[in-house]
Amino acid sequence: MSFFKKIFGVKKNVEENYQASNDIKKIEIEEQAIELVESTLNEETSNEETSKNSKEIIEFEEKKEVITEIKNTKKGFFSSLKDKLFNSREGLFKSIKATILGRAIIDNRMYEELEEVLIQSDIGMETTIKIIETLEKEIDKRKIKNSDEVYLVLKEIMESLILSENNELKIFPDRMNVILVVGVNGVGKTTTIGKLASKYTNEGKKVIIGAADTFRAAAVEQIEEWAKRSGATLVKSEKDGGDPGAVVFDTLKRAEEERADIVIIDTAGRLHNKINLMAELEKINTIIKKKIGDVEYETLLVIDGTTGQNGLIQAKLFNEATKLTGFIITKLDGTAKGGIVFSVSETLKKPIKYIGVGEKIEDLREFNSKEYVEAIFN
Ligand SMILES: Nc1nc2c(ncn2[C@@H]2O[C@H](COP(=O)(O)OP(=O)(O)O)[C@@H](O)[C@H]2O)c(=O)[nH]1
Ligand SMILES: [Mg+2]
Repeated sequence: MSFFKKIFGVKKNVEENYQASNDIKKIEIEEQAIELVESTLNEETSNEETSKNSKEIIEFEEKKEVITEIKNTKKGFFSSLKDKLFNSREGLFKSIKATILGRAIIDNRMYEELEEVLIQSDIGMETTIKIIETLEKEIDKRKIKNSDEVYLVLKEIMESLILSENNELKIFPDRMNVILVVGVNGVGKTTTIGKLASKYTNEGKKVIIGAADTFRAAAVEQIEEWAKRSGATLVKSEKDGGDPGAVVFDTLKRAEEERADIVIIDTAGRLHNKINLMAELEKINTIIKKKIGDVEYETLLVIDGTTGQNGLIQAKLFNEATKLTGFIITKLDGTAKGGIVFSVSETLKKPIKYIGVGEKIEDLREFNSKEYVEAIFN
C-alpha cells in the first residue's frame, strides 16, 4: 500500500471510530499508527531539500495537513471529556488540590481537612475513611514529605478504588443479547437507552427496545422518540398501564422472530419498597430466562450522579433486590461533586460500564477509570 493510501486509511479509521464509539483502546492503537506515520514523514522531511519535483512537494504538504487534522480530532476527543467533566474538576478536585498542594508539612490537620472535603464531595463516609487510612499508611511507608507527592499518591489510591475490569458490556455475536435497565424515576434510564441503542445501530446491529415502563403515557412517547432517532425498533403495550411483564415477553418474541442482536428493556422506576421491587424484577427476570435460557445478560442500574449519597443507597437496595452486572452513572456533566463514582464502585464491587455526560445522543461514554481520573484530576 502506498504511503498516501496508508495515511488516508488511518484518517478514515480515526474518523469512523470517533463517530461510532469513543473506545479508548482503539484510540491508543491509532496513536501508535499516527506515530508511525509521523516518523515516516520526518524521514521524508530530511529528504525534502533534495526533492526537486514540485508534485512531490505538493503531496508532502497534503500529507502534513492530513496529520494535523488527525491530531486535532484526537485532541478534540480528550479535551471533550475534560470539558464535559469541567464541573467536577473545578469543584471536587479543585478543593482536594487546594487542601493538599502547597502545604509545608504533612500533618493531622491535612488529613482532617481532606476527610471533610471528600465527605462533602459525595464520596461517602466508608470510602473516605478507607482513602484516608490508605493514604496515611502509604505516606509513612514511602517517607513522603512533599505535598506534590501526597497529591500523586492520593490520585493513585482513588484510581485503585474504581474497578477497572469488566467495564465493557458483554455483547456476544450471533445471539440475542439482553440488557435490562433499572433505576428509580428520573435518573436517566430512557435517555441512556436511547444513546446505547444509537451506538449499537451505528455499529450495524439490530436493536429492539422494550418499553416496559408502562405506567406513564409520556414515558412511552419519550422512548418512542429515542427509538426513532436511533433507528431501533420499539415494542410497547397497546394500552396505558399495561403489564410490564407482557411487554418484556412481546419484546423478546419479536427479537427472536427478527433475529435481533440486542434487546434493551426500559423499566419503570417505581420504588415503593424492597419487597415490591424484588417481586417486579423477579417477574421480569423469570420471563427473560424462560425465553433465552441459561445465558448471561446484563442488568444495569442507572444512577444520577448529582444525587449524592442517595445514589449509593439506591445501589445497595437494587443490589439486594436483583443480580446487577454493573452501573451507569449519568449527569456527571452537571455535578461539582461526582464522588459517587468512587463510592459505588468501591462499596458494591461492581463495574461502572458507562457514564452520561450530557443530554445528547453522543453524550454516553464507555467508562475507563484511568481516563476518568485523568480528566478530573489534572
Ligand atoms: N445533563 C444531563 N442530563 C441527563 C443525562 N442523562 C439524562 N439526563 C436528563 O435527565 C432527565 C431524566 O431522564 P430520563 O431518561 O427520562 O430518566 P428516567 O426516568 O430514568 O427514564 C431528562 O431531562 C434527561 O435529559 C446526562 O448524562 N446529563
Ligand atoms: Mg424513563
